[in-house]
Amino acid sequence: MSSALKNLSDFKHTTISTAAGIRVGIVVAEWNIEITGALRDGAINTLLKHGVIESDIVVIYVPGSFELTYGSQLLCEDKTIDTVICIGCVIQGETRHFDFICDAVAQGITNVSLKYNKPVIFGVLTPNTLQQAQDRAGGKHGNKGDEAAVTAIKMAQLKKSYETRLVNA
Ligand code: DLZ
Repeated sequence: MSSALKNLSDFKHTTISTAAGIRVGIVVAEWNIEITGALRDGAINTLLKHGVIESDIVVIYVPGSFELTYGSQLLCEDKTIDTVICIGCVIQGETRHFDFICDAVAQGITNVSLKYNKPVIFGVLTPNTLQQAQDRAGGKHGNKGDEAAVTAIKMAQLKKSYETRLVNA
């Protein structure tokens, strides 16, 4: 497998300017909380490392990944929040709901993002096994939460810079 030896959360190839002033919402699914909690912690640590102020991080919880869409909508309705990270883990072997949940969340948060014109980030693991989830939640393949946090910062900055350019045009 192409990811066999890779830390998938290695962001050395990208540059990020300080994220101070960006306000981030995080919605965390409680299903598979040992995984989603580790992803949440990875995301928060990465946000702080890049200059986001602790009081500018708002975390809410929903029962399962299916509810991430609604949770992200609640956070997007808060005008002070610049970007939202959705964190979940749907393990294929455990559920016949797998395809329904994954498709619904991917489509749902895309719709929310476009409706509110805010970056909503897909920090949802969709592994075949619990081991694969652990490998990506602080294990040998890094932490997908870090990756989601970097993506959120970059997208919030892109939006801000574009809006500034429009104001000055
Ligand atoms: C029901 C269910 C199942 C079987 N598996 C998962 C899972 O692996 N990961 C996850 O985040 N949520 C799961 N859920 C719960 C659904 O996301 C949702 O919370 C319920 O269907 C209620 O709407």
